[in-house]
Amino acid sequence: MAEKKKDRNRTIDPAALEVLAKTEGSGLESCFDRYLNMQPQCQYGNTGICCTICIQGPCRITKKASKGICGATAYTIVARNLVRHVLGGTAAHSDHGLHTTLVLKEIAEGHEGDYGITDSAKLKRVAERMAIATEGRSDREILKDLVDLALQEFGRIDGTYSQWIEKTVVPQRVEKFMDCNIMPYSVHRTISESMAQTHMGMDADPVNLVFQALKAALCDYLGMHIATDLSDILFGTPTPVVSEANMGVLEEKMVNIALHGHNPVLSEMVVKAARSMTDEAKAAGAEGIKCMGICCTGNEVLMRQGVPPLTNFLSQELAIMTGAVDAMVVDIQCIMPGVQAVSECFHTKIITTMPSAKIPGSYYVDFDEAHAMEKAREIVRIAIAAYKERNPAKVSIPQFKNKVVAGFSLEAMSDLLGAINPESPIKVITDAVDAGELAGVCLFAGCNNLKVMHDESHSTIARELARNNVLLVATGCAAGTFAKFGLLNSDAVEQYAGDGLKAFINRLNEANKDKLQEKLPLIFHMGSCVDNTRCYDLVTALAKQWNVDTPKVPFVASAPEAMSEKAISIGSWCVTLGMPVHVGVVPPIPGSPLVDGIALQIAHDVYGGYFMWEEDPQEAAKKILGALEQRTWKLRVHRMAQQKYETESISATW
Ligand code: BF8
Ligand code: SF4
Repeated sequence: MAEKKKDRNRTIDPAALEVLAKTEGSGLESCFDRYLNMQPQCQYGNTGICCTICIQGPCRITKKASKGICGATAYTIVARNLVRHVLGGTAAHSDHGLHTTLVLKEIAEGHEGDYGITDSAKLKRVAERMAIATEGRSDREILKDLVDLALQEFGRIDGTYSQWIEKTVVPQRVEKFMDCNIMPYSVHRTISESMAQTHMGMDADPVNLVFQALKAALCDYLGMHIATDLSDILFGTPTPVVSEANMGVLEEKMVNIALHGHNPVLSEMVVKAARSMTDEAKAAGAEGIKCMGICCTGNEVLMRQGVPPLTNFLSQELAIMTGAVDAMVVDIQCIMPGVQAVSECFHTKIITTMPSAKIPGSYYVDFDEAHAMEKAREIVRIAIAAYKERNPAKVSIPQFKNKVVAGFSLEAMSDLLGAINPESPIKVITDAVDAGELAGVCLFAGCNNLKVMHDESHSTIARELARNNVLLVATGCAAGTFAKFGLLNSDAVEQYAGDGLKAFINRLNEANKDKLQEKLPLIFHMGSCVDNTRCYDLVTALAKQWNVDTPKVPFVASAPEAMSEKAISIGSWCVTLGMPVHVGVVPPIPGSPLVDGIALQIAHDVYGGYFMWEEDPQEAAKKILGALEQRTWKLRVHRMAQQKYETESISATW
């Protein structure tokens, strides 16, 4: 491991490796260089035992100093830091959800501007789920009630509980959250009470703090569920699309616009503007305009518009080093400030667009929804002007790309499964698991992190699980890896799927052959990170079909290259909602064996979900398979007992 950390080539992506090789010694700097400069990293911070919560600190727990200046022990410091990490993620996802809600609020109030309701059927489905009347009412009336409810989910302080959580999980989970006192009222209330609870001289009890972290994580789930539901209403619920991915999607003779960040409110409009401005690009000497995606904005526009993913998180700066990106349009989250310095060595313009995410030196276009199309056109014009400054001598596009089939919202999955069993689409999966054809389901979520080789863990674990007949779904930068590596197409089914998984996917292909443009992929791309709730809705549907609480469902989440606070929040709600969660980069927790024990074991006893820390991809695959096997076995025993005693009742233990 020590040796590996001296190597700048910490990626297995062939396009990224090509750029790294070409820029070696050139003075062009990326996170791959800065990571090496950062070694060795501080082990106090790394294990969570550095406290900076008050300015008497930093206090570090050492052999000499077993407590902070105020007397806080390692378990308090680690647990308090954990709460604040989760809050960072919760705030980020929820702010995204709130932004989407506010755009829909304008529509509900009659100020449509350039936006509108694209998916009226989804509006009605979400409204009905949230107990809002739809019969005989106009879309706008329904939307107004839905937006009002969503706003309460962010802001209510009156002692009534979150509706979005209550109405999207199985009832046994709600009971559990009530019993453990972690059912939130609302996002903002929880963020403020958690910040207060972790102030200097407040809560020192690690169990109480960890439970608060789980409550905050439930607000992350809530905020992102709203983001997904409302984005589908606004821009449409994804259906299968065909595209391609990796840096080979850059075009030498076109204006290349990279859309980076997370928010489809901006990127949808830029894609639309770009499609209508080909003439302007031609007048500038280009053959046209090509949009492409990075990170979760990329996932959003891939899912709905088929826009090709350019790359994922870790290689964002390397994309600029190809010399072929004319503009990188960024909105919120996961945008390395380093992109600006790289862009200054090329003709590339970095265009920041959100008041909460500015970068010194970048172009700032104040994207305001009331003038969305006008602003989007302004952005595309900057890209066209930049194209004219492009220096062909500096252009070097790595010729790597792979075909991608994406767009698998839960509705799209349901539609495919419904071709086999129209009465109960989800039963197609539960039957396949019951019959032993599938070994369970695994969700790949999360980021890239230089602490592990870029893209390696994702692709290694996925291939191993596919070989063992695990049905695979993916979101975020994990899906980005799979897109780049050709795992989101049907060739990968032939190459990597075990017999059971192959038979399952082929059955779906056969049943849907009249409506599918392309055969189904090995891994089903369900969207951006906020769309992890689509995957949890799948868990809920499976639990309802099996008539069990979610900790009994053979469904595991894996974040092999987790990086951000958002990943910590997602992992925490997955645990709270009953999933085993593999994480390939250990978060700053082991500094307190007590808190580590809560994450690994106590969480399981209380919630049925638990974390598994494992950096080695082969070992991780074994652990994931083990967790699935244990659940499928228990499920079988449970069902046999149900049949023997002719009972419908669900055991509360796992
Ligand atoms: O929200 S997976 S690096 S881009 S945080 Fe960021 Fe992580 Fe990528 Fe999407 Ni999610
Ligand atoms: Fe140190 Fe306590 Fe202040 Fe933390 S809160 S920095 S442990 S004195």
